[in-house]
Amino acid sequence: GKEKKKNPKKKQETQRPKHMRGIIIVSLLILQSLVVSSSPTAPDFNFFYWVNYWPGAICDSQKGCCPPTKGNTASDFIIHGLWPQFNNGTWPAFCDQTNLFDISKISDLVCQMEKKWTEWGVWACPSNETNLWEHEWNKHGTCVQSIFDQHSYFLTNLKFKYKVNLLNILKQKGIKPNDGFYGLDEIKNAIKCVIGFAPGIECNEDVKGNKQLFQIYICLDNYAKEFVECPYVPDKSCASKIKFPKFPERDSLSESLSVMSSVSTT
Ligand code: U2P
Repeated sequence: GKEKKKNPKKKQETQRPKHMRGIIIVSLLILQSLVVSSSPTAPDFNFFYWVNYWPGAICDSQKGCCPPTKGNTASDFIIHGLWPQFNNGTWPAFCDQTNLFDISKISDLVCQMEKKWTEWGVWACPSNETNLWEHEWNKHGTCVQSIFDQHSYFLTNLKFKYKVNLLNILKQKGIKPNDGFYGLDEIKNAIKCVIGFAPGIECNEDVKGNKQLFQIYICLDNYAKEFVECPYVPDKSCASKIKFPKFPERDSLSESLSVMSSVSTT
């Protein structure tokens, strides 16, 4: 049979001494880590929804509510979350099982979050802020790790909360939480007037079946830095005039509490 002749010269060229190969590999690894750290990967989603909800719309719904166990109950919109979105109307979720919520990473923010990101028994009863934060990071935050770690994800939500006072924006246009009915466009325009772009509005129904203001979706660019025009908004749930329910009074909530007995997660 034919025996392939070895080419001693070529062998010499390809087989470098072991220590040289080690040095080359280590140098390549250092180079790679420098490239990675100096140019973070671009977001692989198109924009964000920053979503706030109105507790009044939970408490006067069929579902009922239970008030937050911690923090104050300022009559205000409450943060729901910051959700990465694709332009085609879908969104990524639960992207990474290896970096799940760890409250120790945000211990310096908890005090502010207990005020601005409370849970009115919307997703679980009794209400549990920590579960909501955990859910939001695990579902949405793990999909935005190209730009955020746990701390910066939660901090970004808080920063927008301090920047945009939705209730004041509406009140200044005479739109008040008084169980009155307001034009959907009137509500959107009031917000557009201040941030430059119309938000999406999600409605639910009170016990009588009236459509009411439940959640406000503000669109941000894919680095969560600027407001942007929403590529699409979840508007179908509203009517042209919608109710702006009163903020729930803790004292009147005992009935609602008994309505909602099961624990639900979305
Ligand atoms: O609609 C149910 C839940 O799915 C998530 N959602 C919905 C619409 C959308 O455009 N983007 C998005 O992320 C929300 O997830 P949650 O954090 O509440 O589980 C929404 O409530």
